[in-house]
This record gives sequence, structure tokens and C-alpha cells, in this order.
Amino acid sequence: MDVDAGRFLADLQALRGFGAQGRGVVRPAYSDADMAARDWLAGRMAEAGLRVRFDAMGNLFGLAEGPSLLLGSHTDSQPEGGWLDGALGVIAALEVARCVPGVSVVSFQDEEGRFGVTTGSNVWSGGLSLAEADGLVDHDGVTLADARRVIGDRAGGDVDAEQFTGFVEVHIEQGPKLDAEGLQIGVVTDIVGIRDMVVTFAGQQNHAGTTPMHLRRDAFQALSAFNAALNDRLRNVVTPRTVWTIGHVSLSPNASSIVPGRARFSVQWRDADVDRLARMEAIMRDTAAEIAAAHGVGCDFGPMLGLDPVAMNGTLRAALEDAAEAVAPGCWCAMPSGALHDATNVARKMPGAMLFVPSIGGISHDFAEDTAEADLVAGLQVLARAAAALSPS
Ligand code: HGY
Ligand code: MN
Ligand code: MN
Repeated sequence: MDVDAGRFLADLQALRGFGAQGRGVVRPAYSDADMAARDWLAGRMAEAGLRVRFDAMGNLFGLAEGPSLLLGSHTDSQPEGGWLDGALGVIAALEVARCVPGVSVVSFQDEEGRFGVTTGSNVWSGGLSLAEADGLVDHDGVTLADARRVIGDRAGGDVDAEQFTGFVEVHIEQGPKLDAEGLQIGVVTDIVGIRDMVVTFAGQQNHAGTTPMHLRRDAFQALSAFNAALNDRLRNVVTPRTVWTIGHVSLSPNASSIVPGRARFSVQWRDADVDRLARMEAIMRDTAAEIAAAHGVGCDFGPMLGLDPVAMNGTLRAALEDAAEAVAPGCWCAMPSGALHDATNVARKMPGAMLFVPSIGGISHDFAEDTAEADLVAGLQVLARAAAALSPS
């Protein structure tokens, strides 16, 4: 079961080359860079003796014969992505599959949600139908149905989840804990839930010089007031682990001499408690409607996307903890995940577990994302040990 750290690191760097942008990557789902990376990965899977299969969403599987343990993550990236987010889990899975019998590999599609929220594994695990996914639209108005046409004749039919005995995903932490505490490995206890929607405030576009302030129906002013009111009203229901983000804003017509007539913005929130997610949704909706009325703008709520919190499987977690203690004695911890992962969806179909390696400075979803090579290799070794213990072969 001797993994080859050099080959693993070389494959990671090779994958980094698809959509490379400085130290990071730009490899959104279905982009040329994403599909070129998937074709390269399919070749590496075949060389490793795995049976290659793309499904209709563009999820890419490398399948071992018979029942197998599934390892993997995703290779699509955020619009400004780090080189390791998702890539680490796929390349580590590939290296382990070369050395441990009974291991299959997957790279899920659109985990980064160009169209939805962990869309590829959501469809594969039955959380979303392909027809519903096809109707999702990205920020440029492209539908997923149109985007996934690039898969072409690669698509080889569904991959049956019944052949897998469990799923393990290694991923960068994407947060500050392991790096700050000088730890090498995190074994994940649970993954937070998420809610995500687009809200539109529609006011009155007008001349920025001749329109008196008291006559304006300024969509940006409404958004600004909404954000302040939301922060104030959430204080009573959140905990230090709760997060919420307005990360995407488009003002129309976005010109310095025109009062913005329309503000279209994302509102996303995450927490480990499904009831708190629901309470936050009620506060968000009520506050948006109230502020919109006060500012004389229309308020439209887009579809709500989301996933509930999920606990990792105890048996798989124990195998990861044993492997972590063997590889990094006293240098690991059990911890929750504040980031969303494909493991959330896969847990619908089979036992799942995750392990983390440190993110330097806790930075992720940024070109500067990085992890020390020794920590990458330690993550590979923990995954390999656990896979050898868990593989059905
Ligand atoms: O947003 C997330 O948590 C994941 O990195 N897509
Ligand atoms: Mn990821
Ligand atoms: Mn990510």
C-alpha cells in the first residue's frame, strides 16, 4: 500500500495547469479548462486500470471492478479558485486507487455552484433531478442545460451508487484552525447546512443630478439599508459559528450618473442547526420585504437552494482517526466543516467521512490558497491507510 508521493504531487501540479491563473485556477464547471482537466483525469484513471465513466452531468468516475470504496471530490473551481480546493481530494483518490485494491475515484461536477449548490453530486445522489438542474441559470444567464452540452458523447449513462460501500473525501480545511493550532490533520465530525438565494430590488432608474433625494427609489440604497437591518436582526439568533454573506451584487445599469433602478444580489447563510437556518430565512425574507416597502422598491425572491447539516459516519470516522494517529500522532483533531462538500450529498446514498489538511493562513476561494507539501502528503497517507482498512477487497 505504498503510495507514491512524487507521482501524487506531480499529478496535482499537472491538474493545476488547467485554467492556471497565477498561483490559482479559473476552471468553472463546463468551461474549456474544466473539460480539458476532466479529459486528462480520465486518461490518468484509465492508466490506473479504472473503468472511466462520465454521467449526464459530467461527473467523472474511475471505477474499480465489483464493490468498491469511493474516494474523490471535485475539479471545477470558483471564479477565482485556489489550486487545491477539490483537486486535492481527486488526485489523492487517484493515487490511493493505484495502490489499494477495491477503490473507485470520482470528480463531481459544479461543486462550486456556478449553477446551483454542489450541483453534480446533488443530481447524482438524487437530491435534484436532471430536469431541475437543467433549468438552473448562472450569473451570465447561461442555463446548465446549454452548458453541459460540451460533454457531448463522453456521457456514458448513470453510475449506480449501489456498487460503493462508502465515500471518503480529503479536502483542504479552507479555514484557519489547523494552521493556527499547528495541526496537520482534521477528521470531520459534521458539515454545516446552507441556504442560498438571489433577491432583486426593483426601484426607479433616474438622473443622478436632477432627481431629489426624497423622490428617489434607489435600489442600492434599499440594499444598503437591508444589509444593515439584517446584521442587526440576526444578532439574536446566531452563534459564533453562524455565517451569512452577500457575495454577488449586480446594480443596473451600474453607471455613476444614474440612480440604480435594480439591485440583484445573493444572500447565503450557513449553520450546523437546521432550525436556526429556518429562523434566519424568516428574518431575511421579512427584513427584505419591509425595507423594500420603506424604500418604494419591488422585492422579488428567487428560488431557495440549500442543503441540510449532515453528520459524518462513525465507522468511517474511526478509521480516519486511527490513520491520523498513525501518520500524525498527536497532530490531528476532530472538527466540524464550515465549508460545504460533495460528501453532504453522497451521504444520502452511503456512509461518508472527510478529512482536512491545513490551509496556510486559512485562505481559500482565493488565488493565494495553499498548503505545505508535507501536509498534502500526510493527507494522502492518512487517506491511503483508512482506505486499506475500509476497502471491501
Ligand atoms: O462554498 C463552499 O463551501 C464550497 O467550497 N463550495
Ligand atoms: Mn471544495
Ligand atoms: Mn470551494
